[in-house]
Amino acid sequence: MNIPKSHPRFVSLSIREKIVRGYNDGLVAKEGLLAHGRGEAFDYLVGEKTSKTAKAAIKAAAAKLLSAQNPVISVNGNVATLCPKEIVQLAKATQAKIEVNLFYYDEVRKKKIEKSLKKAGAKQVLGTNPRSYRKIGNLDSPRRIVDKDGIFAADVVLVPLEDGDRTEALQKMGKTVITFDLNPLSRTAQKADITIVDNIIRGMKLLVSACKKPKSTKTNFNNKRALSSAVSEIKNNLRRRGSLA
Ligand code: PTJ
Repeated sequence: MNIPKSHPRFVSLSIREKIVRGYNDGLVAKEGLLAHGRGEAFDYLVGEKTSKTAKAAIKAAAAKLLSAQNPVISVNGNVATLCPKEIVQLAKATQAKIEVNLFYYDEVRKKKIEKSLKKAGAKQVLGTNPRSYRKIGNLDSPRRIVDKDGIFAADVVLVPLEDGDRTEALQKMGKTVITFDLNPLSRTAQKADITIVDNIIRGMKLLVSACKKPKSTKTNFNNKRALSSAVSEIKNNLRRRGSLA
């Protein structure tokens, strides 16, 4: 649907159309539409803007990615659809590899995602060659299948938009995990080393800019404290909005 620019919910509805197009093009899982709805609801709660806490997390994530030896960006159907250009820009800015990794496992969808990322400018996309597959231990979901030259060998992994058990499994392998998740209470948000509580549509652009600017790679970021601030920001936003109602 063509959303009229004058619609008060234009931005949110346009992002929704993007994810629907991704589903129609075979990039997004049916379940990805539900995950997006959950994200929309949390975005409403955070006020649909990048908070101070998210900006601090973006700064810490940029520092971590820039100082990594072997950073990898893990891409699922929703992420590939929402910000393909930014994934490519981030990979260039941080010398990171890009790997397709799906929860709702589907080789055909993987190939379509690879093709769409290459169309967005990616030179190499890992995760689609069965000869390179390795399994992560302590994990039963299909996310355990990773590329030997990508996530398997990475020291820092960006795993946006997933609420599950992979973060802990990656950390047990000694990796640092960064995530984007609008829900500060999700399992991944709670377990990651750095959680950016922001819509990936906004946050990815800011992360790319932060990685392009030379700066100190030292930050005193604490994820537990940041998540607690993110929850406070939601509470304050609700209090403000509630009192105006
Ligand atoms: O393509 P696949 O098969 O790998 O599947 C991808 C999904 C997203 C369907 C899969 O990873 C999944 O089921 O994820 P969950 O468990 O629903 O978790 C997604 C998390 O991302 C939830 O906590 C949402 O609140 C959050 N989220 C959704 N949209 C956004 C978001 N966070 C930031 N920006 C968004 N746009």
